[in-house]
Amino acid sequence: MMHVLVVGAGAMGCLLGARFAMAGAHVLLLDVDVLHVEAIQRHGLRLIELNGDEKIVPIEASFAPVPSKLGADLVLVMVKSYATGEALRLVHSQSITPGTVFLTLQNGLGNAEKLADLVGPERVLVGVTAQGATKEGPGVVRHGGVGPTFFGSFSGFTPPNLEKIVNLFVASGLEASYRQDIDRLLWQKLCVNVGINAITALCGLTNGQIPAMPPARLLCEAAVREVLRVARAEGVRLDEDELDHVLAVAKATGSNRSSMRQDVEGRRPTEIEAINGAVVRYAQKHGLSAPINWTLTQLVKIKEGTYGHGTD
Ligand code: KPL
Repeated sequence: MMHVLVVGAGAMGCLLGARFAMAGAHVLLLDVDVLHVEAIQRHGLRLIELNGDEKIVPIEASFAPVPSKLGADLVLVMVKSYATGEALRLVHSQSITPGTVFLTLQNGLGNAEKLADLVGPERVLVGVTAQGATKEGPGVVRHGGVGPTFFGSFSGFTPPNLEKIVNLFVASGLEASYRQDIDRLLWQKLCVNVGINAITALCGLTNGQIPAMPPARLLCEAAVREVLRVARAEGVRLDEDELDHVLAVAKATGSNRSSMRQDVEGRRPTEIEAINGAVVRYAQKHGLSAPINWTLTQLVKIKEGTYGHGTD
């Protein structure tokens, strides 16, 4: 039996954890949201399927630290990008074995690097998922959309348990595969988050309003063009089709409030540094500038700075 520790039981962590548990894995969800964890401990996780059917999935959940000697085969890292270090400190060292693999499916760039510093590059997998989910309240998660999950090694090493991990996703009814070109897929996902998240957060738009409103669309395209230039300098091959892809994702997720908009509206820190901020840092690395992403980054930071100050 696979032992899986999900660090960060937000919408996606719960969705994947629930699916793995339903496929027979032993899953432990770890989160800092006391109400959410207590609801799962008391009643199980309520999962609302795509067709509206509801299931109660009995699943272990804990705040922290993780009970020792879990012996995890897989640690799924799903916390917000800025919280990785803090979250992993809550994972008891005895839960980790020499074979434990850490898979990050977080937004933005820099997550695998942070994980590799903490646990060693040879056991890190990095990936992207097109699955969609929303947390509707404590202990309640709605599956919002299906799509493939891709992952690859961070460092060129082939981590242990790779086949078991792919098989777990597939046995859980989740399309997943191991990819050699994971860097390109990460930058493609970055284009989507760069083009949608900050603009929707700053302007209070749904994703679908970006392609529908010409000024929002122009700003989105300008931000994504900067990513394409920086990616080229970094040796990652992306082409102009990415612009159409970003607008297509915005349309397909039209009624969504992006994760960054939800964070800003909930007055929580955002992932701006791992998304638009990362574009600025990679641009600087190559002697380029990325003024649109720099401006979006500063505006979101100003917004974060207003929390609790009664200025909005
Ligand atoms: O990943 C997303 C996010 O909100 O972070 C998108 C694809 C933009 C969907 O809302």
